[in-house]
Amino acid sequence: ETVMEHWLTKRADLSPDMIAVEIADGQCWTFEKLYKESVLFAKKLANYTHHIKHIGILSNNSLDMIVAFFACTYLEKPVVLLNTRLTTSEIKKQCQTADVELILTSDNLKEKTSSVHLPSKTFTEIHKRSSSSVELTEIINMNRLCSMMFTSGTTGNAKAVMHSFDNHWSSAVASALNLGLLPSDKWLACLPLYHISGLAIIMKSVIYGMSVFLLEKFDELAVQQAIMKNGVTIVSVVAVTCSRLLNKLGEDRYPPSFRCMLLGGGPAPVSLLKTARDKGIPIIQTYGMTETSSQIATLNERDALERVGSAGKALFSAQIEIRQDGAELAPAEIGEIVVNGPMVTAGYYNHEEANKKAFYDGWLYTGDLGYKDEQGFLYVIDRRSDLIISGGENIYPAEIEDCLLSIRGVEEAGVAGMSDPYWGQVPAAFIVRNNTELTETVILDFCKKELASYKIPKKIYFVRSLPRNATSKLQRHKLWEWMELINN
Ligand code: S0N
Ligand code: AMP
Ligand code: MG
Ligand code: MG
Ligand code: MG
Repeated sequence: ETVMEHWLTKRADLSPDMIAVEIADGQCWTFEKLYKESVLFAKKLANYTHHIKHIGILSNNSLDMIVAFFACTYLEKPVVLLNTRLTTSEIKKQCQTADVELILTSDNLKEKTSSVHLPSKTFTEIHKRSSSSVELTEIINMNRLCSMMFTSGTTGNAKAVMHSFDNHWSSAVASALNLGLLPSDKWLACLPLYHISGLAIIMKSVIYGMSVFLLEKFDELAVQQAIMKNGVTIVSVVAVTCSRLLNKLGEDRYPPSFRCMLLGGGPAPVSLLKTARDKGIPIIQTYGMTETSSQIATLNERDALERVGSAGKALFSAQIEIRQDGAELAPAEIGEIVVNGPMVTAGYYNHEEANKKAFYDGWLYTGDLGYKDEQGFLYVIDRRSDLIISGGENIYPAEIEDCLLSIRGVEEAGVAGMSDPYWGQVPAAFIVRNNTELTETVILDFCKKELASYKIPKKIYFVRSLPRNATSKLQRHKLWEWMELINN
């Protein structure tokens, strides 16, 4: 097994005075500072982590969150990154699934965290402790589990994607071999670190020796200022945040030092790509997912203009094939996108059934549909079965249906994605009720308690029955047809 000196230790040794992280209030931390803070935090945290299996982190982007993350790596404790938009009951379920036995959180999320009823500590509480005499690891075993993040399953049960150190390393290296790396590079992180779109930037920072500009959350004004005044050269965006940035920019232009927006996480509307082109903003389209530790295909800048809408080619060290019934298809034929490479997860934590379905012969069957053109450029045409992507957040219909079905008076429920000019897609629900007193308000109030607000159906249709096939399986495509009829 490959072993390396711990990345942050190594980086602090190689580039001690270089800025690792800069935040909006002007604070700048060097790699030496980040290393020292992480090691100190690890020694304090060790007072609580004896016999603890996995550590959850529930936080919006912050220096504390990055320190806590690296502290866990020094204690060789895998970190489970939790989405702050989730409700307490959703977080509780994820913690059970991923064997989280301690949650670290920010002060402002203390209340939410404590209702999960697991041992928890705020970053501040840890800072106040004295150091224990624990020995921190000096190395990284590349096959070791580093982190986990959730992605929903088609059955409605969330699955934890495992990221080894090797996955993170391979992803960072493959990305640099595609985008190149300039000494002046400063990557802006405004997507959440609890998604791989955000965390991957922190990994790159330490592995490359590259500065990160960190925002607590997305804010178009703050991003624009960071690009205009703070020398940001790259920013990762999803379609909604990209379009908000272009609106904000108006007739202004970014400085020439700005290199590109890396756009991923869902389909990219061609109109958006064209608007960006008109404003002289290079958009690098990428295809990737939590399971591939971020980018796995990316469109080179030089190919971008001729291939609007393509997600490019598989990165160096990765492979992408279009298959149907196990066989590779010819160019232009549409089939399932299957991927392979050292950045691809070894699987879902403790989920044999899902792993059997998704992995075969070392390849991950993504469930996404697409094709390659004659030159091998990938076009993604449809997302994995039933998945709704709203503003870069994934929603699985089954999870919403489970929630709706638990409401008294709901006989049947079917959920499908409805296109939305702002979010891309939002969930809509079709409900068969056996009690006409069951109103939309009652249903929505119930959902608010159980579901993160981006998952709450934006439209509810009461119907007499749901479209089902002979084996009584819900025919979701019929729901889409119904919506078209209703909305036109
Ligand atoms: C779009 C974002 C920024 C919106 O958040 P914002 O504006 O801060 O909203 P809030 O003020 O928090 O809330 C206001 C109301 O809006 C609701 N809401 C918030 N988000 C959504 C949403 N997504 N859909 C629907 N509603 C939403 C709130 O609930 C609130 O409503 P009320 O008032 O009713 O409570 C934010 O959603 C965001 O950051 N989205 C992006 C998340 C993300 O990073 N997704 C990518 C996940 N995928 C991956 O990581 C794999 C791909 C990948 O790695 C990648 C992706 C992109 C770029 C690069 C890469 C790469 O490969 O490196
Ligand atoms: P996540 O599970 O949050 O990592 O989301 C990954 C999913 O987003 C993929 O499986 C695709 O369905 C979708 N996706 C990512 N990149 C693209 C792209 N360039 N075009 C279309 N869909 C994409
Ligand atoms: Mg906001
Ligand atoms: Mg692998
Ligand atoms: Mg997601």
